[in-house]
Amino acid sequence: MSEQVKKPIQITETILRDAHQSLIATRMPTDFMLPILDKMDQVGYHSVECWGGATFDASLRFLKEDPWDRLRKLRDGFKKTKLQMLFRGQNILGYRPYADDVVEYFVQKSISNGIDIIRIFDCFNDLRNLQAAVNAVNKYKVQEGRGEAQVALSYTLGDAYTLEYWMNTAKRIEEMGADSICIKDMAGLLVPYKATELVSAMKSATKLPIQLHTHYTSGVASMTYLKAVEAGVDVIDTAMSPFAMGTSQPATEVMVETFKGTPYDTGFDQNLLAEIADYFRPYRDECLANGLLNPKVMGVDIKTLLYQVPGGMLSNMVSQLKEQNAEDKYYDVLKEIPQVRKDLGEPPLVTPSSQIVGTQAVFNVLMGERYKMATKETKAVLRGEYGQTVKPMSQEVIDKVIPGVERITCRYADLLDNELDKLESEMREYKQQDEDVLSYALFPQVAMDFFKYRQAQQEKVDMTQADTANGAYPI
Ligand SMILES: [Mn+2]
Repeated sequence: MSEQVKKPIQITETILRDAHQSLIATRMPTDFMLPILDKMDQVGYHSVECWGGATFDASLRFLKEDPWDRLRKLRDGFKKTKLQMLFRGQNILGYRPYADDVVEYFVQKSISNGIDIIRIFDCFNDLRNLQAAVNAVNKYKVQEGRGEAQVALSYTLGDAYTLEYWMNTAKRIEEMGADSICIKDMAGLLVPYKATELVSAMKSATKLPIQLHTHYTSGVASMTYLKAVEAGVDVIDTAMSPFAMGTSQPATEVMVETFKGTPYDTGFDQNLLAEIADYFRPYRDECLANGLLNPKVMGVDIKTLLYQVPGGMLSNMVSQLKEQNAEDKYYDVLKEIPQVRKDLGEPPLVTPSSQIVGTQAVFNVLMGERYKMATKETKAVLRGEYGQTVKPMSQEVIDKVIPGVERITCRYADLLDNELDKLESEMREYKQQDEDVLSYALFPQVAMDFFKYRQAQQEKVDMTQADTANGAYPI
């Protein structure tokens, strides 16, 4: 790049979403966030990521906070910075595919309550599972004067995932009406020189801005960002240093300093960033002291690169094996994972496909025979309910697991009836705002417990009398 061509790298700050999700189980409460928003708003971030499935769930379940209320407070605090959220395609922020009316209503309410950028992904990169959400963003951005549809590709490795694949997918994302593309590297698999190739190829395939999201898990993330930026990536995701690195993102201040005085200079004020870091640091110390932040997740986990599976998937697997007193089968299961992944069409390993593949691999090893027992989710994948994979699924496995069952080749949500009315009828007596039906749709039991808690609080119930374990609040 010549001296005079300036291209400041843009930054999405993740400390209010992915950073605390990755390091402290998404437990940062809203009241702790609010006092620092004004300073964060002055930094000049491209956006602040602050909302998603885990933040929503943990708010209701553990913090007893209304996630919609958090969003409105953040919107209030950030006068000029865009707010960003993560959205699981047709699964919204939940774990099952929803009918289109719920997807559309959720997008509408997210935007009207303050979200600017919705990052939408699918665990199979089946773009049909993203179309309803993208269409909804495009519809409401006109109505609300706010909203941007970012489609995220779940990054993974494998025969099928050639540069041509990523380039073609980027073109199709542009055609489907997205505003930008994210390369979502949830496991930290993208190594620096591969980032050069990938970003260059994708930039040549699309005019859309490209954002890179990765995790420090495997230890290469900041180098990957450096090469990606040199190759022309437009935005990178970073976290303020007290909640950076380990299973989180590279540190914001470090990346800012790295590009200082180059054509990619962010122009951010390091003194301001230092003040923000000072605010979060005592909280980090508190989390270390109370065990919420485990020093183990702060290191480099090279297994991620060796076995190409996300860290969270490995720890799930270990606990499943422990329950069965079969920890000695660890390496057998590790070897089985690539086989199961291949049988299921070689999907990326990200929620929920990571859990599905991992659990099936454990079953195969423990039963001593492949697919002697298949989980409900494996059956659903083979039937086509999760969508289409890049490679065909194994016909032999299909015949063994779901013999004679008709497979789905259409978009699964086309088979679902609208369900908002039914959902509303189930929770109507607790409804205090339109958004409550969406909380209930995503996490029925957890939301119901929260609604009861909220009502008890409003009616000034003596909380010492409440049976919080069972979600019962005497009214
Ligand atoms: Mn992430």
